[in-house]
Amino acid sequence: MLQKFERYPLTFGPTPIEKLGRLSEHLGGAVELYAKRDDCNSGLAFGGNKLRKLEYIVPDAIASNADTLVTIGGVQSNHTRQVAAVAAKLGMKCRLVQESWVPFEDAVYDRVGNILMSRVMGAEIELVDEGFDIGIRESWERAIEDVKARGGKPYPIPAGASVHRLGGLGYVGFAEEVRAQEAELGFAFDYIVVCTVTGSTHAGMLVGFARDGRADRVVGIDASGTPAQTRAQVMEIARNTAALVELGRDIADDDLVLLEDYAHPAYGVPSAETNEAIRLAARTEGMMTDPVYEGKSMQGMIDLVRKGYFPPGSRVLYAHLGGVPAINGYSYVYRNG
Ligand code: 5PA
Repeated sequence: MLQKFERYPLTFGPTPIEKLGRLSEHLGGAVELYAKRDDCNSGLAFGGNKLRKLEYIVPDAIASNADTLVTIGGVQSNHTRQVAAVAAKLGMKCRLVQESWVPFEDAVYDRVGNILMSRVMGAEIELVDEGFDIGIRESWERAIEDVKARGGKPYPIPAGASVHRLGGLGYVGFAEEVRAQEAELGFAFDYIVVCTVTGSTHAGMLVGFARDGRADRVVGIDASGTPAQTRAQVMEIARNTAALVELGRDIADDDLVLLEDYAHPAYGVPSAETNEAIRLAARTEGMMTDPVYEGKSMQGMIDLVRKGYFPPGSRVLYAHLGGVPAINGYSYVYRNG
């Protein structure tokens, strides 16, 4: 599906799929849980899902003769950290707008984890006191204009590399990669669990798994807390991406499964259930997840297993999309483990 698109390699290659045997047993053993480790996909500053997307965006950035990548996220954004790493690797400059998307409590929230690494990698960071919004932001548009005013040539990348013409392609590739791995494993997954916020990860999977009729087996766990906007953005990206790859069929509204029960109390704020899920995955599998994204999709998957959402015998693939560096901004929450 992706042969006609140029790809600039930023990752190690196909990511491993591993069985979460102890977690599956702990939850009763009726459902087999697996994880696809996109959190370990690259040597670029701890990797993560944005690098898969950026592999299809970077050729366009290079062709545009840009000298500065400009993007946006929250203070502990994983996306901005990955863009900073890519800029360093390409020899470009990086301009980051980091907004106050999370009402944070840790004294060092704006010093550690992702933002620390972005600073060390040489990104120019502007902290902007605006609240959470996955849409196009004025602060980002101002930063793009500012780079131009200073004589630079910006390449704009929207939040999460999502609402970009090529933003959905990376996770179409994820689906193709899973299919190839399933051929080797000798079975196919019944469900894929994914954390959804700005939408192109889920949208790419919808298109990629639509090819073998599994679009509605992608279970999106909303972590935005603004699910109507996220739902609309996923559908828009999925439809555009389906046209781009010439899928040959439409993505229907009921292909999109987005569960809204796990984002509480707010974007970037873990609930007691999120923390229980983070600890359980850590203590049964040694697999770390973060309080903003993957901890919430882990919470969702665990709850769905407990509720019997997945029929006995199901094989469920948890897409681990990265994000662990942000946990450093939550040191108070985990001071006792
Ligand atoms: C992010 C996003 P989408 O934004 O493609 O829906 O992906 C959600 C997601 N898991 C899931 C991790 C670890 C993520 O980092 N992060 C954003 C960021 O700024 O880091 C785009 C919001």
